Amino acid sequence: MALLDALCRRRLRAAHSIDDLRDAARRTLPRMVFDYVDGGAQSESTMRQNRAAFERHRLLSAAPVDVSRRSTATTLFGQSLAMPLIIGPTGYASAFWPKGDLALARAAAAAGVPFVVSNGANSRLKDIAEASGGQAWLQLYIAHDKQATLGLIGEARALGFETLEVTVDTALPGRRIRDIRNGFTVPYSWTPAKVADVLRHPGWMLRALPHGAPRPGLMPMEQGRSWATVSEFVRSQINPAIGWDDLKWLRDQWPGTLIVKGLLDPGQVEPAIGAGYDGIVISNHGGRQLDGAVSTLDVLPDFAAAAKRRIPLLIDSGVRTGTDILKAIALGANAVQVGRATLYGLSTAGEAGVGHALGIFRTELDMAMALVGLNRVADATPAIVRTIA
Ligand code: FMN
Repeated sequence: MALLDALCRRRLRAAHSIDDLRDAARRTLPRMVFDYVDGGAQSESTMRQNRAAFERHRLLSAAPVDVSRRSTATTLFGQSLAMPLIIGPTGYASAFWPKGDLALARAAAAAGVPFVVSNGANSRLKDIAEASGGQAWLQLYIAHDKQATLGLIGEARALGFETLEVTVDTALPGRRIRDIRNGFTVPYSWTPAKVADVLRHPGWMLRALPHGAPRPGLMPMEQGRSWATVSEFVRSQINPAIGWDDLKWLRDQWPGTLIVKGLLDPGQVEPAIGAGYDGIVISNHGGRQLDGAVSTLDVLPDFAAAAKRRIPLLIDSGVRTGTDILKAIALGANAVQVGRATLYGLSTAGEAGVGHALGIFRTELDMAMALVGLNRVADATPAIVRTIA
């Protein structure tokens, strides 16, 4: 293990951007596991658009400005954040690193940012809550059986969770063709090709072996059953009949901060406010759900116009650099969530890799603020962004 740890440290030293961490993750993970984190739905056009939108939006510099007193810190839902970034919910994280949820939770707490526990997490909620030092939020899919949903949020409440994020873009989980092709089954199943793939990635194999295949920690899984992909397993859990009435029902059940994740239509801002929600995550699930969906950055200004600062707006899907964060804040977001970026770090070096990814974001955001001419990240306005054709 000491040799493996040394290799991880070497890979981290060579990673200076989230793209570098992605390359390192690709070398570390078996193909089927890398494709699970890296891939999107169907043609992956939405996934590409998410990046293209960040490329199309460019920053203006107001230099010269005195930027010697700048800070990336911000406040969200009464919580202090070292930067306007939250590690978003990502299920099945133990595929990337043993007890991956705990590593994500610890790294987020150390960096002073929240971590959202996925409903598809592999560890027990109690263990993740401990690892996060009480800073974690919980993401929820409303289950077929509302009693199961009530059980989970009751447990979260008892453990001191204050923020719940309900995901609504997953009536059916997206068709992720890479997972179907690779046979990324739940639990893992083995063919000669998959065994050969794992043998080509001995670091991942040696770490994973003692822990066995990841199992859902917060969702029931019938013994002896298997599913063709993670999406298929998720399909068996989620109620596709969810509407605003159910979201209002959830509001009545949860006294803390309640956020709806997965809106893409600015027309949904009023229903969210009307239902008593405290925040919105504008998200296309990183291009993993509706292929052909708009990129989130492109609809952010319309959300900001509809929200008129009455409800905090979070945005995810495609955030890979500190300048991406600044662009999103300038166009009206209060903070960003990231999914794959920190998972690339997790895959490369566990908790240290997640911390490394967060460090890259913070360094790049600080640099962008200095060069654009900002001391406070919340002072970014649309005036610092130009859209190119
Ligand atoms: N979103 C959820 O609401 N619940 C989940 O369980 C969940 N699992 C995910 C698993 C993986 C491997 C990935 C990459 C994303 C997952 N997401 C889930 C979506 C993320 O929360 C987020 O919306 C998306 O990753 C943002 O795009 P980005 O990866 O480009 O940052």
